[in-house]
Amino acid sequence: MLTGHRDSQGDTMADFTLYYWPLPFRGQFIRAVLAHAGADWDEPDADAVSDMMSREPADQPVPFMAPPMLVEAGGVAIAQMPSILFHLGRRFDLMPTEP
Ligand SMILES: N[C@@H](CCC(=O)N[C@@H](CS)C(=O)NCC(=O)O)C(=O)O
Repeated sequence: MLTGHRDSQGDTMADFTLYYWPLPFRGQFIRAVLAHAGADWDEPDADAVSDMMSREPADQPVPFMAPPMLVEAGGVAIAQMPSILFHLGRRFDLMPTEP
């Protein structure tokens, strides 16, 4: 489990922020892995997801993003559901050691 990230105000932050619609589908696989790993995460509401998508690409954490997008506190921002799952698999040592 990860804990203890703080924002610039000194407030505790979740380990991850998941930008996805309040629906299952692609984001649900990511929620399942985060829950399995015992991570804590925030999910901004649909308006925040829309606002993020309507930013200029250069102002998005991942330019031309489409949900899901995962932002790790103090770390990387990743879009594309398979890439997010590979990242979490390595991050939480969930990947098989042999093919
Ligand atoms: N290839 C992307 C597809 C992302 C995608 O199509 N996201 C849908 C929701 S499941 C969406 O809301 N797209 C909004 C858009 O493309 O404007 C992935 O695997 O993450």
